[in-house]
Formats: sequence, structure tokens, C-alpha cells
Amino acid sequence: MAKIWLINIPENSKKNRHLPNNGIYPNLGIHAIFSFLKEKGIDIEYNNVIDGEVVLLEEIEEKISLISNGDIVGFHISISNYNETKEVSQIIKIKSRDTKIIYGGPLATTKPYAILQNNQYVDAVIAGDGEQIFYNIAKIGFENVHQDGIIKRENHMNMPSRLISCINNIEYMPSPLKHVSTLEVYLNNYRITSGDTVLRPTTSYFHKTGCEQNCPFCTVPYIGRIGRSKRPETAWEETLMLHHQFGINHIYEVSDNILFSKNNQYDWFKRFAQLAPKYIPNEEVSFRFYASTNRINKELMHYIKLANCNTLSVGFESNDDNVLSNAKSFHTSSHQNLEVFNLIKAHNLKLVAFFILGLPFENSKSIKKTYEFIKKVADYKNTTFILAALLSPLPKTAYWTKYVMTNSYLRNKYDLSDNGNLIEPTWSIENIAKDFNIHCSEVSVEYNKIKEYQKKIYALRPEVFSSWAPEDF
Ligand code: B12
Ligand code: SF4
Repeated sequence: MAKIWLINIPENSKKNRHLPNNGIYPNLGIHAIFSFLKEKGIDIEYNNVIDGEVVLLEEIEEKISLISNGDIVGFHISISNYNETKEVSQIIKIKSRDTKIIYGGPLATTKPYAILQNNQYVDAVIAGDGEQIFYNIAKIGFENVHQDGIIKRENHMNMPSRLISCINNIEYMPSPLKHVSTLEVYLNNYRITSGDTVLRPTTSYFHKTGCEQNCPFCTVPYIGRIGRSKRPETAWEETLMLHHQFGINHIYEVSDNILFSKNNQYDWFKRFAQLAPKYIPNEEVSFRFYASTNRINKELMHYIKLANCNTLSVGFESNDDNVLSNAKSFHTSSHQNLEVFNLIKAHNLKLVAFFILGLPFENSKSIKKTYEFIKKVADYKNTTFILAALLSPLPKTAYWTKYVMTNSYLRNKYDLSDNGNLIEPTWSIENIAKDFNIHCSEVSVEYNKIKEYQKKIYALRPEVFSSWAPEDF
């Protein structure tokens, strides 16, 4: 009988050190789909979910040898594992031609046609939320599913009326980990990497998807532009499920901009925080939330503490006002950065800080300002992680449209849309970053100079960066 597989191929660990088989957080994309299929009574075993977070690329060959002709294989693809996934798809297709190969995930959502055109081993691409469509395929068969959000090879010139599938009400979607019996392998990795003697089992989770903001470097607004969230009560019930089922007592909440609500208030989050004493009277579960700098103020800090959040992930991006005013869809500034940082320190929160070097309007002065600010951040003892990434515009972001598509060299190299050239994708983050830096006249710091700063930044607190430091450091 045809079996269903859900696979997240690990990226080649030689290229990027941060993803060997030591993942702590399950890939939520394939888990969300697995959980939905189980909930709806589809016959799929957890053994058929292969998560590259905990499997090495070298081990994949053995696993995929179990795939038989006629099986349905769903791959999660992002910009970082596309090329590796293509290689594995080829192996499967050569071995068993009638296996249906379907891609979903962030890159599938932003480049479905390009993928079909450039990758003969994929039968269909699902753009957007994959649960319902993948369920329909499992239930009534690949051939019988024709709906918004799925673009099939054989009829990919016929546009679905809406390209992206978007589930408006996520309230009734099962928790992605609901049908998983153990997280042991992830928790073990946490034990090893954290080196903590006091174990705080941790996992990732989400209660909101999409974002109301529209930052030009971010792909999140492309799908589910308006954030969709579960009720705060449901979020707490699912949190407690993780606590009871797996002993989880720390959650990395990956929801986009969770502290934000449409009306510029933070109603959802306020309600969530107010419910905390009811659901976790003894503060059994702590959280890490994403927060944008324009939201954080004294009042919000009160709710952040009430919700038992002990870590904030903050996208500072730059510490130059001009760069910031172009890179964010909301007003923020170097002054705001400092206020936020001081509030975090005053509340003794752990800090995960994100920066992007080489944004439009970056120059030698602006990068220096950012570096000086990062020095302060690195000096704070509760800073647990700093990422100083290089800007690499992602497909479907405003920067992609503005800078990649308007430059003939970049467009020819990276535009793989129906009318674009059929060139093999060169979607390595590093390649795009380098090309962007050379070809964008609005950045006046050279690639090598930015790399030098990146090195200096990593040298500030090597223990905080070790697992993410690029190979050549
Ligand atoms: C958490 C997170 C991380 C965590 C991952 C932890 C983990 N093990 O999962 C960490 C911090 C490690 C991380 C790292 C990186 N990340 Co990240 N990350 C996210 C974040 C915030 C949430 C992802 C998530 O779990 N979402 C919840 C799940 C349920 O959503 P989902 O995966 O999209 O799944 C849905 C659909 O896509 C679809 N789907 C997904 N898989 C499949 C499979 C099939 C078969 C089907 C049919 C459908 C389907 O259905 C799902 C349910 O509706 C997103 C932003 C976002 N909102 O998506 C960025 C995001 C995914 N990351 C991104 C990037 C660029 C990176 C990095 C490359 C950053 C860097 N420069 O190093 C690295 C790469 C890591 C790696 N090797 O993959 C980009 C990807 C862009 C792209 N086009 O590929 C995103 C979208 C953010 C952005 N900048 O726009 N990331
Ligand atoms: S960077 Fe954050 S705030 Fe900006 S659009 Fe993306 S998810 Fe929203």
C-alpha cells in the first residue's frame, strides 16, 4: 500500500555548522502536517517523518531506501536545504518513478513555478499552509486534488485562482507535536549542547502565524499578512499538554511578532499573560518570545514578566537611524534600541539579539555604529546569542523586488519565474549576500569589510556564537 512520508532534508553540514544532527527543535512544518493527518485518521507512522534536525545527510540514503514506488513524499524546503532536497529527490525518482514528490515550506511558498521549472524531480509544489491540501492528497489521491495552493507539474501553466493556501482560522489546527510520542532525541541534544546540569527540557511551538508588519527583508508577510492566532486559552492548554506529555518547561515560541495586535495594542498577549497565574501557578513553564523594538516599553515588560517569559529575541537589525528607517516597516531608532536594551537589563531577561549587516544605506559609519552597539549587547551577561547576518534578499520580499529584480545581472541569475531564465538555482544565502553587496549601489561598504566586521563581532563572545559561526571563521 502507498505510504506517506514527510521529510526535512538536513543541509550539508560541511557548509553550515549549525545544522548537523544535533537539533533541539523539531521542524514544525512537517510536524504540523503529520499531526493534522493523524488527527484526521490518515494512516501514517511517526517513523515516516524524517527530520533533518536530528538526522545526518549521510543517514538519509538508508532511510529513503525504504520508500517504495507509488509512495507520496512531502519535503519541507527552505532556502537553506533546497539543493540538498533536490539531490535526494533525484535519487528517489530514479529508483521509483511513480513516487509522487511534493515540496512545501517557506521556499516552496515564494518560488513555486521556478522550482517546477528547474527541478524535474518534483511533481507538485504546495504554496502556503500545507495541512489541508496534503491531507486531501493522502485521502483522495494526488491525481484528484485540484485546488488553490497546489501547483502541479502537468498543469502548472494553469494558475490556481489563488496561488497560496491560507487557513484563516487556525484555532482548530492540532498542536504540531500532539501525535508525537517522544521528543527524546531532541531533548537529548538539548542536554548535550546546553551543558546544563539543571535540565529545563525545551521545545519550540507556535500560536500565531503571519505578521501585520511588512519589513522589506522578511518573507513572513507574504503569507498570512494579517496574523492569525489561536485563542490565548488554547495556547495555554497546548502549552500544558507539552509540559505534561514531554516534561517541557521552556518553550521557544516561534510565532511572528506575537506581542503585536492589529490595533497597535497588544490585546492578545495581554490576555495570554493575565491567564498565566491560572495555568502555571508555580511558573512551571517559561518562554522565549520574538519582539520588535517598537513594541517594548515599561507596560509591556510587566506582561512579559507575568507570562513568565525569561528570554526575548529582538531584531535590532542596525544601530543607524537612516538604515533603520529603510529596513523596518515601523518607526524605530538607535534611541529606541538603547531603551529596549536597558529595559531588558533592568528586568534581568536573557537576550537573543539579531542584527543584519549590509542593509541598504549601510556605509562605513553606520556599520561602526552597529558594531559599537553590539559591543554593549555582548557585554551584558544575560545575552545568550547574537546573530550578525549579512543581508541576502529572499524571494518575494520587498528588497528582492526592489534590488534583485531591477538589476539585470541579479535578475538573470536568480529570477527563475516563468518568464525568467532557466538557470540552475544558486540559492545559497552566502551567494545572494555577496552578489547583492557587489551590485547594490545603495550599500557602500564592501563585502570583505562587512565580513571583517562579522568576524570582529563573533570574536566578542565566541562561546555565544560558536555553533553559528560561518565555516571560514
Ligand atoms: C523558528 C525559525 C528558525 C529556527 C528553526 C528551528 C527549527 N528546528 O525549526 C532557527 C532559529 C534555527 C532558524 C534558522 C534559520 N532560518 Co528560520 N525561521 C524560523 C521561523 C521564525 C519559524 C518557523 C516555524 O517553525 N514556523 C511554523 C511552521 C509550522 O511553519 P512552516 O514551516 O512555514 O510550515 C507551514 C508551511 O510552510 C507548510 N509546509 C512546511 N513544510 C511543509 C512540507 C510539506 C510537504 C507541505 C505540503 C507543506 C509544508 O505547511 C506548514 C503548516 O501550515 C520562520 C519564520 C516563519 N514565520 O516561518 C523563519 C524562517 C523559516 N527562517 C528563515 C531563514 C532564512 C533561516 C536561516 C537561513 C537564517 C540564517 N541566515 O542562518 C536559518 C536556517 C536554518 C536551517 N538550516 O533551516 C526564513 C526562510 C526563508 C526562505 N524563503 O526559505 C524564514 C521564513 C524567516 C524569514 N527571514 O523570512 N529559523
Ligand atoms: S521582521 Fe518581524 S515584524 Fe518585520 S515583518 Fe517580519 S515577522 Fe513581522
